[in-house]
Amino acid sequence: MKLLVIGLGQCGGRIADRLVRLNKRARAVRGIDILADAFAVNTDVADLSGLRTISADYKHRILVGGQRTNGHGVGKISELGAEIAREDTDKVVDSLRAADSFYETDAFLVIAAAAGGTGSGAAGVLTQVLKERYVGKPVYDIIILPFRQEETTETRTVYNTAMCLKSTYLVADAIFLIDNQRYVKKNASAETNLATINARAVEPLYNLLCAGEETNKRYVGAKTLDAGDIIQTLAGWTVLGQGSSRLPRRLPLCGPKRDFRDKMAETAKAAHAMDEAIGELSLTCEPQDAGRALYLVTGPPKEMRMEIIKQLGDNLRAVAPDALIRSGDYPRGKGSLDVTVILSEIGNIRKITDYFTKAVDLISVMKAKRGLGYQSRKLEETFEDIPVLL
Ligand SMILES: Nc1nc2c(ncn2[C@@H]2O[C@H](COP(=O)(O)OP(=O)(O)OP(=O)(O)O)[C@@H](O)[C@H]2O)c(=O)[nH]1
Ligand SMILES: [Mg+2]
Repeated sequence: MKLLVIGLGQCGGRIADRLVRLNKRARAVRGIDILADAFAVNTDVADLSGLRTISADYKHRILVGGQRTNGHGVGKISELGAEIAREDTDKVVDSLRAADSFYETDAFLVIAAAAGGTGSGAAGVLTQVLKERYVGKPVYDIIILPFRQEETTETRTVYNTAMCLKSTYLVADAIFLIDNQRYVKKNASAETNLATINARAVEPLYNLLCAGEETNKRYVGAKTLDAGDIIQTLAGWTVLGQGSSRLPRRLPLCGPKRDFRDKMAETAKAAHAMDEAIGELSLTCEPQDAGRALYLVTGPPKEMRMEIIKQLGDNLRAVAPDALIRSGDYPRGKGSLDVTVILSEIGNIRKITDYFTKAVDLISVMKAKRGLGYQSRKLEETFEDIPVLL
């Protein structure tokens, strides 16, 4: 599957940058491309300059709202981020259209942090424009949720996050949620932390995107997971994760004479990798609330027995009983068995509901301050009160 990636704001730009590195790896190691192209859009010149891998020309690093912000960002005012995105849409879309492999794009991937200004405001606007102009082409968003300490120290954080989540949810085909707080490692410096989070956040996409792009018969699975399967799986709130099990260096031979204990150990290893993938999901959620799910097993061809894949299907079914499950195998690599899991169309995510509730409270307090009165109301009613950035 080939994605056309657009990173918005500092966080979005950096993650897009990471994806370009992932693409370089796919090209070097596997001889395939998983990106059609990648762009960074920002109101901040310094952030655009700080990127490492995205092409440095003005068509790939796109400065928007330059006159309004003098190239210094929107300072967390996501309404301004949205406004600038609306004004400069044509500039962005013109650059995307000029991409070399534009016609090969299977889907757009828009990336932004929910708590900032530029990315948070622009994500919904750009997603909506892409949906309108390229009917039939899916638009997925990756939305990064803030660290807990940002929520407690800056009120704008929760407010921006709620507006960004609501706006993108209304227009995107699916939203991958990545929770910064999930990846926090104590004692690591802030910068290494972010770099690690970005690397870990995009890693599960590697095998997933490569699997369907393989042309060498040796690496095509018995059950290939291609763009169609992924597109059919993705809808609404989505999380993803990856787990892996190391395999012993000298593998016992396959075949009828194989010891039953080896077979058991193999299945256990695959099950372990899947458990880890579910434990490492990009946001804490209840898998039983997922309406759709997908898993991909990547490992040495000899390890790819249908039994294992079936067993993993049963395991996933046990944790996500209501999900429509798709699966695939990808005979690639050696030394480990990796399992990638996507849970999608998740009906209820506590953390998201909390953002909406807190934002509604904030709005009520702001209204009360302006003398409009404070009333306690139900969530469905108050959801309506969250401003949309579209
Ligand atoms: N995972 C991750 N989170 C980041 C990164 N950079 C910033 N963030 C988070 O993103 C949020 C801030 O968003 P930014 O992307 O910096 O904001 P922006 O879109 O550039 O908007 P303005 O700077 O206000 O114009 C905070 O929650 C940060 O913790 C990054 O490289 N990786
Ligand atoms: Mg910024």
